[in-house]
Amino acid sequence: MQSWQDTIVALATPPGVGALGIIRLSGPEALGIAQQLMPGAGLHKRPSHTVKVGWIEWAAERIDEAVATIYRAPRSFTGEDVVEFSCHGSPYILQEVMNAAVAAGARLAKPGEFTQRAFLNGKMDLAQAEAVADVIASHSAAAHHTAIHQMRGGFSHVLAALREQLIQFSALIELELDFATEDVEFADRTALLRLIRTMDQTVQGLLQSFQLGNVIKQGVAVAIVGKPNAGKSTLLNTLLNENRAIVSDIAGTTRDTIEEVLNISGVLFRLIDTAGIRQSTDQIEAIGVEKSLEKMRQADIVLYLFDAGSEDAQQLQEAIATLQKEARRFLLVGNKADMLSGSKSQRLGEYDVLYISAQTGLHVDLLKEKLVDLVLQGADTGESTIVTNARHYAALQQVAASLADIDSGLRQGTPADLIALDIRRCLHFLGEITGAITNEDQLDYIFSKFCIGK
Ligand SMILES: Nc1nc2c(ncn2[C@@H]2O[C@H](COP(=O)(O)OP(=O)(O)OP(=O)(O)O)[C@@H](O)[C@H]2O)c(=O)[nH]1
Ligand SMILES: [Mg+2]
Repeated sequence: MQSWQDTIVALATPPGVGALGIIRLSGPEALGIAQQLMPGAGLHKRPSHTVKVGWIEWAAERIDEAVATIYRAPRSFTGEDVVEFSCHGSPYILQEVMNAAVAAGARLAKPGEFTQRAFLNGKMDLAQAEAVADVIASHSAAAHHTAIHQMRGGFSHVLAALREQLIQFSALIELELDFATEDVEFADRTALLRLIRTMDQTVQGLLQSFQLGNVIKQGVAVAIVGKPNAGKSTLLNTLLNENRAIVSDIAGTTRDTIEEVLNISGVLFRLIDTAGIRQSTDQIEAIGVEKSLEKMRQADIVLYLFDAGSEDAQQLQEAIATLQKEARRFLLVGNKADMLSGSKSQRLGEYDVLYISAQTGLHVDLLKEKLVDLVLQGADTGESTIVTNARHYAALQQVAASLADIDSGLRQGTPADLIALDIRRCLHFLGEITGAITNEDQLDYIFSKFCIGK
């Protein structure tokens, strides 16, 4: 932690021209350096949480008239002295101010270093610190919502409760150790098992939320697949409300996959238009078909689109068989409903079929609703905690594994001191998530994934 005494500086706003650009200093010398940069303002003597307008000067050169905001330790984001200069947003000015700050003794911050300091100074735990990156990166209401929940400590509360239960559990085990010599059968065994099972339920719930958490963060991949000419590209265009993909009545129009993002009711979707699937002797088209199949396997949701006027029940059954095998979740959508004379059955065996017209837009709103429902199915994104981070997921898997070991240990009458080892393992992995247990390399890795200035 030798770098710890450094005062760091970074541009906190995006690079490029803007109305304002903010440069942030943090560290023991933040006020002293700020005073050197804005000599007329007496910043080093000013109280916390105040602002002051003044000229930034360096080497007898006036650089910019700016506003300095002062946060004194520990009442700042990092827990250290922090000064933020709001300058005019010219890349030249901002670069000059940064150069001056470095000349005055600051060091350029590494990615995530401000948040890392906030963590090391106990301003937040690791799960909260990681949520800062997610809040900044969130592209949709749902992603934003989960990240904010986590940043405010939602996830950490759940983990703290688990820790508490585990400690309660180990107290009961100790009790058991004390009575071990008396060779009595413990009624409390059942209580212990019950406690472990409740904990396991929480952990399993968190593990299951990861798939949802991941899609909320990355966007839900929806592959639109089907036979040539089913209207897949037309549907993509209608959903996006723009002529993104080429549409024609020539079968095999789309050769490569086309991917675009779309926000529906606060959930981010990645729509993937694919080449129509059929046997083809054309080499390029065959590659496209292979790619479509691959996209189908990777997608979170497969939207199987078929021409309701021409695809018969036999063909559909074959398609369903493939989907059951290859797709995680799928929707059956009959297209060109505008061409149908009578009404079509809405069910196909056990599956619902939605009839739409990609061309006229008929029932496309229903399709959008269905997509959102499918993602949020059963999940109450309101106040529930959703795991979005792969690191947390891996640690939770270890927690679950230790719980399983404790469970089987209890049932097989393993000596209590061995069970205590599993408890320690469990506590260790819980601690890894919140940062109670970490090593420096791991921390550097986590924070290096942030952007500079955060
Ligand atoms: N009547 C009607 N025609 C449609 C509808 N959707 C698409 N079409 C027509 O169907 C033809 C094929 O549409 P595309 O969107 O290119 O089909 P595709 O599934 O992307 O085809 P490939 O890229 O070749 O696999 C075009 O002539 C479209 O105008 C619809 O809802 N109703
Ligand atoms: Mg197409």
